[in-house]
Amino acid sequence: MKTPKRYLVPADFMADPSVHVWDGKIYIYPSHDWEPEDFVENDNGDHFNMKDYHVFSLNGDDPMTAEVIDHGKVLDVADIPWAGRQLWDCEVARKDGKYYMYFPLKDRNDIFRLGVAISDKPEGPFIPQPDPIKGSYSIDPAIYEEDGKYYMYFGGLWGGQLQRYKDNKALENAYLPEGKEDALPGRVVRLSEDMLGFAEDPRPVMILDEEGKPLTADNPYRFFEASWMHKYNGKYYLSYSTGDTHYLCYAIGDNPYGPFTYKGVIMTPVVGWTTHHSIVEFSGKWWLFHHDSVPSGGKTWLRSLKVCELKYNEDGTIQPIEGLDE
Ligand code: FUB
Repeated sequence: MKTPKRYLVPADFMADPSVHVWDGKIYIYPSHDWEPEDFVENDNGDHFNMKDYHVFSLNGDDPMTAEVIDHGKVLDVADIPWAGRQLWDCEVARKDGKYYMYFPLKDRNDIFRLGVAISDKPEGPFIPQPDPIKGSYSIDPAIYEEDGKYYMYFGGLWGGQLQRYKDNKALENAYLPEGKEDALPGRVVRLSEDMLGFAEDPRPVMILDEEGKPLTADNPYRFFEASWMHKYNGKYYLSYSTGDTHYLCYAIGDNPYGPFTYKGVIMTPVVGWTTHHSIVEFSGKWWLFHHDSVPSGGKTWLRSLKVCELKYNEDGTIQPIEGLDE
């Protein structure tokens, strides 16, 4: 039987959901897809034309039926002092009653940096800092908090520009590993106490096979983008998108830095090129928030938010979900 799924915002195009439960309520922080002004579709992601963010919350105990509240526009690219173009996947973390939104945005040289914007409320609006985070690069920030420490996972290949960096330095020439070379890893970094910077140098997030060897570049289940971290039964679950092979996968580790051992597919490919998600526990169940491009007729730059239940097996592995509904 197919897993029942629900479209959450049928009247608009929202993608890349970062989801958190704060004070008993689900908050969703998605990308906001717009039709591009000058249409070009390429591996660089020039077909994406995101220029603002909305926040949504769910009013009810069951995400499959809860009322969806749109809190409106909470940050506009026009208000970010260093902005070039393209607000990709955002994330929000809470610390000491303040809410910090992290967002990837191309600067005026078309280089992705990660910015921060601050609010007193989970539903925003968010006020951007004047500059991007020092030393930041690439896309798709996701924050995991434990014992007052905040870890940011980030990075994405191709249009996400991760192949332009090695050891946190920009390369003269981008380098994408191929074949049996180790796959390019995502990154993890602990945030500074004030939440506005990195407390250390970003580290590679290693995903290993059952023999302890890094997944190779030609492995269809290797990391591409869309990191997410959650904890289940004392283990750390790193989940991510495989990009050009279109899966959501996961790997399990013993601490937030990894290494992580590859475990399997969470969701098979959806309609649309990208796949991106988050996983949260709410009302005694686990939920997978994600997107597909069914409502736009397959346009991968116009995606729609979805939710469905996620289930574990007794051994802690995740039961795979079919991305296609028919
Ligand atoms: O939404 C733009 C990009 O597409 C995201 O940053 C990636 O994760 C992919 O979903």
